[in-house]
Amino acid sequence: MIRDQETMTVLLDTLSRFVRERLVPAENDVAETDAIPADVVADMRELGLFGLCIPEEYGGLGLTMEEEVLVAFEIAKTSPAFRSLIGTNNGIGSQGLIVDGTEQQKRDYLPRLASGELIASFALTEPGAGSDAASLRTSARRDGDFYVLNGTKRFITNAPEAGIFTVMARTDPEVKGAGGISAFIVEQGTPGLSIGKPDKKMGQKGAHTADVIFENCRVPAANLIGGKEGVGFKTAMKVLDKGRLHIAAICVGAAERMLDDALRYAIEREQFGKPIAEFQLVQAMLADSKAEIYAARSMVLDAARRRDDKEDISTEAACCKMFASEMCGRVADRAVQVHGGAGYVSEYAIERFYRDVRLFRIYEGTTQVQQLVIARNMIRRAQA
Ligand code: COS
Repeated sequence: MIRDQETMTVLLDTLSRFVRERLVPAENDVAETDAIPADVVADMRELGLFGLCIPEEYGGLGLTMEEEVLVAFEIAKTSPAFRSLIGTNNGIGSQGLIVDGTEQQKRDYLPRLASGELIASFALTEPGAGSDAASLRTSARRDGDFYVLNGTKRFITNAPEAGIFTVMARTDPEVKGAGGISAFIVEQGTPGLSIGKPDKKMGQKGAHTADVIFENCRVPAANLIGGKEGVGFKTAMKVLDKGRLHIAAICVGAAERMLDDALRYAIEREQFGKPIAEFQLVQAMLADSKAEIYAARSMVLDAARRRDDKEDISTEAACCKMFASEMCGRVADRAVQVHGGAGYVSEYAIERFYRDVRLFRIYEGTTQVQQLVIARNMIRRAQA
């Protein structure tokens, strides 16, 4: 759903220009220094990028899902590190609060997330609990007006930058699966909370992940999301339904950028006396990529509109995440191939993108987890 086409067009044009003129020229610097320059972060704040999906009453732009994916198509046309910095505030870091938080919790945190003053992280994964998220072992034991958290979270995006963490922990040790899990907001600086060394990743330099460690970390009971124990896993799954659709849109934008780069290179590069774009074997790679991007874009828009219509899109979000991330990997591979030897050296952006987009098939649920979600939902529906 697009609320006001004119406003949306202005937003998308502004963003597209910002990506082209401000972010693309900074890509190499971000990759080399593993950091986004402070003045670029300030400009991102100024544009309201940290609060895109936070409701208007808490200071955000309150984008609908369709509006959000249109924005994601644009922001993904540059290094994913920029998207990653604003991604958790708009997505997995804040959505737990938005979908299940109390009014007081929303008022306490959302305005500062919307302005970018505070960064939020989502802490679900653990050393022993990745795809099998419901097996998580971080414990939260009630002690008067506090919960005492112990455990380690792994690969947590923006952990080094975060001011608050949405943490899934087990409040009921007797319940082994999803039912014993609750979600909390934990503030950085709480005694007993520490952050590990940033991970050395294959790509996405400038976007940081690290362990988050809880050692007798005392969290006020008022920070239990929604004030209710035992529903934290469901909160996490709802957050991920939306997150997966967002990532699928990011895959579309990144694939468009890579294909643009490959097309430009194919038109400029001459071999055998003419531009390589005139060779049909090169054309096949360009055409297959174009068609697959179009398919993914159409899927993402359809699922986004359905979500805006209040449909349950758990299956569709998983379909989009699976198809778009795998598509993005294929486009990356072909774009390197079109570049030939130039695709293997860092002078061209495609070498970096090839490594950066590999993560899309893994985080917010691997392709195999998406397959499992899709098939399970199909079977459940058929048996209902
Ligand atoms: N929305 C709301 N509730 C949901 C839900 C959704 N999308 N998906 C599951 N639930 C509920 C179920 O209905 C069930 O509730 P009841 O017990 O009341 O019926 C509960 O959550 C447990 O669900 P389920 O039995 O399906 O859980 P499983 O342990 O079998 O695991 C998968 C499900 C594998 C799908 C889940 O663990 C998962 O998504 N893993 C990947 C995690 C991930 O994406 N990690 C990425 C890192 S975080 S960026």
